[in-house]
Amino acid sequence: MVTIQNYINGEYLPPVADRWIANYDPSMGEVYGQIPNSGSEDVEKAYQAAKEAFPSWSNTTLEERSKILSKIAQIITERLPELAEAESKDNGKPLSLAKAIDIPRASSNFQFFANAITQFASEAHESVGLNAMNFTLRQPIGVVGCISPWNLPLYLFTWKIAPALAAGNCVVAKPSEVTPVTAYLLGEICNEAGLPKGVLNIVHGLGTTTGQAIVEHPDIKAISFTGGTKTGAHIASVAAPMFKKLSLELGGKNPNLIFADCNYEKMLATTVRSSFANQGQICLCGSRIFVESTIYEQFKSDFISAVSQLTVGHPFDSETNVGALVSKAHLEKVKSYIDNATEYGGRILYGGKEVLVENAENGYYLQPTVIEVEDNQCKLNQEEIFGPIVTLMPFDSEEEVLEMANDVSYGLSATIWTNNLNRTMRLTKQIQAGIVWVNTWLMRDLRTPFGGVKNSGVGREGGFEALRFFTEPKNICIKYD
Ligand code: TXE
Repeated sequence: MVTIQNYINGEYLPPVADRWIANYDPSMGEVYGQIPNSGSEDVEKAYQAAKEAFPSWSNTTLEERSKILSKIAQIITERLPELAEAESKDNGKPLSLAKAIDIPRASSNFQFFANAITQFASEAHESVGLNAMNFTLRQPIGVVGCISPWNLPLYLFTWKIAPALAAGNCVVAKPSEVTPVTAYLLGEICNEAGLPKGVLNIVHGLGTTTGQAIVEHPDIKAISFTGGTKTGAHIASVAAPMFKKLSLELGGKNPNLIFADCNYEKMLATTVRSSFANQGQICLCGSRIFVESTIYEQFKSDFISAVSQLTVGHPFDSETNVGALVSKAHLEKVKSYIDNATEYGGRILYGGKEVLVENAENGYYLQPTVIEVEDNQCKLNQEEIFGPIVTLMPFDSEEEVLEMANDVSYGLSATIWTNNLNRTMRLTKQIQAGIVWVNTWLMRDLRTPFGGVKNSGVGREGGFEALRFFTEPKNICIKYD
């Protein structure tokens, strides 16, 4: 049994009220640890530690801050095998994926913001003819809250924490209760890297108890959240009357537009990945696939043949392409779309069944599933499923597919496959999404703004956008004679 504790003021502590929740290994479907279900008293302790650390941390030189964040990045890289194994066991994702993507990216998040803070600058505005000079001071907010989900646990946790710390804030953070282990290990890493006590505090527990306590805390003045749209709306309703700064990165129902003139081989291989990477549990997955009708039948058959070659298996097995879904509850949610596929307007072309993995018969495994739909307004094309399910639908014209791509409540990302430059320009401009990939998917440059429009959230993470979010701009106007 792995017992996880809160990380407060540089120390590991049990929850004050001694309340615990079970932690599951989704690959085996069994409990393998326990985590605190922290209450507002634990969040208060974390807040007090952060508050105490703030005056000193916010005055640490940029060089020193940058050095400590780089050191954290370096230790994450040194401990990659152990962290990747922990992530894979906790989440159900293939170990190969955790090694290649999740953990390297967690390290890059710290390294990127260690560098970015040394380049972050503010503006000056000379009021010419009035003998006045304005400059903008960008000051850290104070104590901020970071709440992250289970799909890319350490990757998204550090994506918030790193810029918050780089900008000089102290942090009270909560990882998802479903995948707490790598966040737990991060405490040790921060101590080893010399991060001063109280600068980062990690509290564990349910969203409705621990998360809610962070959002409700009157002195935690900014909340950066990634998770479900419903949760985001709830957080906004709690935080708004307190005038907290909010960054919300929520769900997606991303369109993948495939035109006949694209590089077919590249598109096919990437589309398999953009559909099923991480068991389809990435907010950026292209879950609605629209294919130009002239190549629709060809695509359908090639895609299904490629998908049928994916191996569903234990996350630690090197042959595995698709691991376990994150939890029993999530498996049930995803399965309900399959069970009701016909009623929801679809026809299953491939998959749709649970998979029994040898020696892991209780794990939460599901076949990658391809469903054909006829109407973009059907439930399968309108609701975020967040699992290994994609829908296919043909289209005849650019106008028609653009309308369908935008006819959804979400607006996180979109992918377009075409070699026509004019079409690329027209579509990228008109598509309602925060991120548009053309002839690629999930290619990330950490300097770029990251986030969505419509029900996919508010605000942007990444690069200087994140540093702007985690600072308050102050205008200083100096009049001289
Ligand atoms: O996420 P939650 P859930 C989508 C996906 C999924 C659905 C629900 O469709 O099926 O959301 O997933 C914390 N106050 N995404 O329920 O609950 C919670 O503890 C403060 C998309 O697992 O939104 C966790 O740390 N915090 C998404 C975090 O919020 C609260 C990734 C996210 O959990 C809270 C994950 C509250 N009242 C799911 N309630 C993406 N955009 O990548 C919960 N939390």
